[in-house]
Amino acid sequence: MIAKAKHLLDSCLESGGHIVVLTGAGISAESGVPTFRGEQGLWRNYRPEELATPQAFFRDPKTVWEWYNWRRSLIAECVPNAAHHALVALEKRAAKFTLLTQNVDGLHALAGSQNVYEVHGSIWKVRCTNCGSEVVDRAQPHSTVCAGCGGLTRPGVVWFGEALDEAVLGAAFEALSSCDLMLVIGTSALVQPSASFADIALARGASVININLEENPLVRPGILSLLGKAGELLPRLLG
Ligand code: BJW
Repeated sequence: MIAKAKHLLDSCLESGGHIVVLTGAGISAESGVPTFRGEQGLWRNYRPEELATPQAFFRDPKTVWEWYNWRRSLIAECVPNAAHHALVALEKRAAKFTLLTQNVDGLHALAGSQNVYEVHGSIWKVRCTNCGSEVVDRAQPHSTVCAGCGGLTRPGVVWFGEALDEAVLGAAFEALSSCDLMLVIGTSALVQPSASFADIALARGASVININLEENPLVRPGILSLLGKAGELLPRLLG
């Protein structure tokens, strides 16, 4: 399987094709960032609707901020792993490369990836719910008061029921519409709209390689799935 995936990747690199990568929490797991679902996932201890919805936030901003401050302090200690670094190397070799990440941890940029779109925002961004101003602010624990207008601040992430940033989603669809090879790495492929990105790439005629520790909904005919750790498989794939 890995030989076939390697052949697809090498052919795309040689022909100057557009490589689009979608990553999820699994790519940062080997850096020590908890995933959402599964045995060690965050949702085993916290109910998503109590923490990752706008309703939950406005009902109890203190508890939601405490959860985000805890995650911010944890992620601040994490560094990119071999999988993040392999994608930096791939971007350098590819004629055209777009990285779409559902992750809010900022580890792709920290590793050196350039053309990255954070479709679920960033845990390091803070947005005022009153004046709408958004800043990158790594202060810890973070204040819930906007420095500009005194309004309530919130994490700059996308919660359930919220629309993704229009420009970011537009860039994602544009990349997928010209994609020749797509790598989907470390996502349970359950959360929309990202869960449908592979189908968009397939519909346009691209090849799709799915890399995951476990089976996910993308393990199906027409998609080449490699089961294993991203930090081991990606460096092997890139030779
Ligand atoms: C490894 C590994 C290793 C582990 N190596 N692999 C259509 C149908 C049904 C529902 C919907 C729909 N459209 C919208 C919805 C609703 C909803 C949704 O999708 N719900 C589903 C759960 C059913 N979607 C939304 O609400 C989205 N908004 C939207 O579509 O808006 C439309 C709209 C338009 C106009 C107006 C208003 C609305 C927004 C979704 C936002 C998701 N937000 C979160 C939280 C972000 C903030 C934060 O971090 O706190 O994003 S939820 C959470 O899930 C987070 C993640 O980015 C996202 C995806 O999770 P991911 O990355 O896949 O992680 P896991 O943990 O699930 O999986 C990890 C995987 O890694 C596993 O498979 C492991 O096996 C693997 N793995 N170690 C390789 N070493």
